[in-house]
Amino acid sequence: MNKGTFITLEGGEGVGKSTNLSLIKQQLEQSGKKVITTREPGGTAFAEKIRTLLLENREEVVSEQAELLLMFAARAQHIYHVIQPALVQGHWVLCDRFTDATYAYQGGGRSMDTKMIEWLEDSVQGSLKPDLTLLLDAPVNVGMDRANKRGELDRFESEKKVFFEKVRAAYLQRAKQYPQQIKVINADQSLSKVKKEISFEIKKILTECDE
Ligand code: Z5A
Repeated sequence: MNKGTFITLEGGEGVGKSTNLSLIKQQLEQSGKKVITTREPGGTAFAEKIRTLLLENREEVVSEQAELLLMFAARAQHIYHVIQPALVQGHWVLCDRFTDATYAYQGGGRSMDTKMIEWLEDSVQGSLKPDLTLLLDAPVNVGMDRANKRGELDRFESEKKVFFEKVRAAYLQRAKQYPQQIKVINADQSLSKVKKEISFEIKKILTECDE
């Protein structure tokens, strides 16, 4: 049985997930929690290899089905070796992207049938769902500008603006559908303001978990 708490960070590219992940870790540790930080796709040596396969630019077109199945192959490995054992031990798991990203990128961006995603989610995760998801939301141009400044673009970052608009819309749709789990954070403001909004949600979940 899980005694820990599972928090995920989501959003389009360059919205500040990695930057804020370390701030959340600090806040949780200051409250005496044992925190594991991880990411998807990836999180284990094997799953990181799948990540490389997925992100590398290549001549051969990657089919949507292959992409979706690889996301869940990496996730299965990640859950088995990292997420589930940490939660069972009562740790807090902070994960940069999880299954909401699949609904947003493969379901929204690639327009894949969400029934297939739901089936894979049930099969791979069973009842495992995040306790809290922080969705960092910003206009697509903001994130794309930040990502472009970093240099060479990977296979996802090379997608066109319309793809990222569909990703953003799918994320916001999920936030509407699951308001208890998904909290939208305005990422189009100064880092200190973003941090304040996130800190408010983290304090709330800390209080709920201590009650
Ligand atoms: N993917 C998928 O398709 N399906 C799935 O199921 C999963 C993933 C799990 C890799 O993810 C790709 O996998 C991803 C979707 C796909 N592709 N895309 N795009 P990733 O998380 O590694 O990729 P990413 O979204 O491109 O990560 P990122 O670019 O590193 O974004 P970030 O972590 O959100 O941003 P950051 O590194 O924290 O910040 C970017 C820069 O902005 C940095 O210089 C910061 O200092 C700056 N920043 C951050 N916040 C601010 C504010 N508020 N003001 C000013 N500057 C800021």
